[in-house]
Amino acid sequence: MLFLLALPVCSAVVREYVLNLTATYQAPNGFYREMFLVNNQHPGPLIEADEGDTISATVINNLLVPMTIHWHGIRQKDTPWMDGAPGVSQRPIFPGESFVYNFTTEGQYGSYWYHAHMRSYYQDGIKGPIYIRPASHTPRPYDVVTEGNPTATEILMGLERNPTPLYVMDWTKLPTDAIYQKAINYGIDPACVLGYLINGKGRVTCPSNETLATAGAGRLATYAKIAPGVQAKFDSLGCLDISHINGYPGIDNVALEAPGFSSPCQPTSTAREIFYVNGSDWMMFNVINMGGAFGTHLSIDGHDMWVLQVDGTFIKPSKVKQMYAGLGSRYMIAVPTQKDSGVFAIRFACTEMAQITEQIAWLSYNMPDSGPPEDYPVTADVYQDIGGSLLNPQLPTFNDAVAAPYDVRVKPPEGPAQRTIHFTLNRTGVVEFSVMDDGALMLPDMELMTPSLWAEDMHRTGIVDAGIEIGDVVDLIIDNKYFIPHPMHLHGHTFWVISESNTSFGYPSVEAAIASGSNTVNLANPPYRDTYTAPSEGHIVFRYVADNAGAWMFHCHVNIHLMSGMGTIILEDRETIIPSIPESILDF
Ligand SMILES: *[C@@H]1O[C@H](CO)[C@@H](O)[C@H](O)[C@H]1NC(C)=O
Ligand SMILES: *[C@@H]1O[C@H](CO)[C@@H](O)[C@H](O)[C@H]1NC(C)=O
Ligand SMILES: *[C@@H]1O[C@H](CO)[C@@H](O)[C@H](O)[C@H]1NC(C)=O
Ligand SMILES: *[C@@H]1O[C@H](CO)[C@@H](O)[C@H](O)[C@H]1NC(C)=O
Ligand SMILES: *[C@@H]1O[C@H](CO)[C@@H](O)[C@H](O)[C@H]1NC(C)=O
Ligand SMILES: *[C@@H]1O[C@H](CO)[C@@H](O)[C@H](O)[C@H]1NC(C)=O
Ligand SMILES: [Cu+2]
Repeated sequence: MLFLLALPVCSAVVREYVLNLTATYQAPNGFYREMFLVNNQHPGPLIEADEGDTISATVINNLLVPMTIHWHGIRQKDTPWMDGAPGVSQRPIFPGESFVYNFTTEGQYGSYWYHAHMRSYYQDGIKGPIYIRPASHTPRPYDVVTEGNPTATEILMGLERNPTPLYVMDWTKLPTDAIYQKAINYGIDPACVLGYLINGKGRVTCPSNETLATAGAGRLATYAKIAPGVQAKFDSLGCLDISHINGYPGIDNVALEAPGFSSPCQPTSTAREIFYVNGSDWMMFNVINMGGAFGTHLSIDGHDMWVLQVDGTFIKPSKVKQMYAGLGSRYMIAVPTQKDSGVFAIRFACTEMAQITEQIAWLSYNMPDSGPPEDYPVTADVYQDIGGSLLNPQLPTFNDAVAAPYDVRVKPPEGPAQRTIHFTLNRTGVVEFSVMDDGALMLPDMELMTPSLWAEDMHRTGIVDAGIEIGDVVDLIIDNKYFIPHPMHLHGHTFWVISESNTSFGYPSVEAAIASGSNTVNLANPPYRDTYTAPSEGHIVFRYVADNAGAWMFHCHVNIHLMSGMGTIILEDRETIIPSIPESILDF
């Protein structure tokens, strides 16, 4: 019997979900607005599976706008038509219609998420988590964390079955259609948000001028490069005044309801998320940045964090006091919870946009459940300020660049790539972003076209046809010519980040870089990701193996950037998959 139990379980099942999308009028942080729900909740319900299971999700569109759902990080191997990109892999699901997404989780484990891929609607509420429990044979790094203590390792193995959700998302005062109409029609860059929500909860806080002056000093220095002449002037929601480069020079923020749609800041007292430790020695959090704006830094007062897994791959764990959470990315963290009592702040601070804003959740030890959480006193060490800067620069912080896979077999092919594609990220206007020299993907027009997965007329902008064939090693060389970092997401693949620096790549190919002795190329233990941020004025190089015929989006995950040009569609042996596309997809 024991022998049988040790065998891999070959009982992959189909897990059926119904996602009912509706519109409502609610005030998650105290401000009422139109927003969207999935099965009456925000974020939507957890979709869970064991590695290898099939997911069948029926999406019912009860909204007044068209919709699709993308399964972020799920490779959709041999099912490119289930990828949920409108105008690329399917026609939109119009109001009143429904659509069934069937796909396998074979070969993938860990944390993913689903979200609307139509316009910017995921920022309005159409999003939720996906969690795939790893197969028993997957090597886990828990012994490193527990120093081989078998009891502690058992605890982590147990927590891994059902990690605690810690989802952060930026939240705007108005629905994104209203914001982006203003942005695209009038050329105004919506620089700021109304703050963050954590697990859909939070409140608006109004930082004092003194706090902003201190926490905002570093941001001001960064933005002095982007917006020469910027003054040390933050609005009452922490939004830095860069109106002279964002399309409304000299226009009063209040009159325009820009940039943060924020003036004057009104604090609210809505409930924050609270977690009860209840005597457990460890907690395992599934951290997902579900936002549509920028990256954030996380720290927990008085606690260490072990970063265990990034974008669905176990990494060599590192113990830190602070962690970067890139837009669209997922991080599993283990937190030692061995205190006697008290309530500690879990802090997310925005670090990549012209705004100083923080949202907190609570970690409570042995405290009575007293209804909606009020303010608790700060009783422990605080590691970062509300601008996301470490209060002591010597403290260890987690940075995506050092996240090498734990399993040393997870590494890229060596040798020359068969295809090398160059991308240049730039901001060519106030709300014009580009990724290619010869034409941007124009959303939302493209979203209503015949999907490029099977369209005959491919005379459209934003298509990359580099002749990729199955089996090719593909390198994407991405130079960021602008000061703003861009979280770049590739559909259909997980890639290795084989080079990164704060300057241009500077070579025509990875092979040429290696031959010239470049010290940025890492083929030995690079991060393995599906979303990775191109640094300010720097470069990244992604390498992947073409093993999935289709038409795959490659784009910045900042919604306003994607909406205004920062996206492409990379064709991968498209002709071979067209005959396999089900009639039900072609006819939808
Ligand atoms: C979807 O949710 C709405 C609002 O709760 C409800 O009225 C409707 O019956 C639901 N539809 C389905 C198919 O569950
Ligand atoms: C999707 O999966 C469901 C559940 O297994 C099945 O009933 C349905 O036929 C599948 N649809 C397609 C198009 O494969
Ligand atoms: C904060 O500074 C702004 C000018 O940047 C000023 O208008 C405002 O009155 C100040 N707020 C307080 C509370 O002092
Ligand atoms: C921990 O205790 C609190 C307060 O009694 C309770 O609300 C919460 O559900 C408990 N959590 C768990 C995981 O048992
Ligand atoms: C980036 O865009 C700016 C503004 O249009 C332009 O001046 C600059 O030449 C562009 N840089 C590159 C490398 O294309
Ligand atoms: C880029 O520069 C920043 C700031 O100097 C530094 O913190 C970071 O480590 C650098 N990144 C790389 C990949 O060199
Ligand atoms: Cu971007």
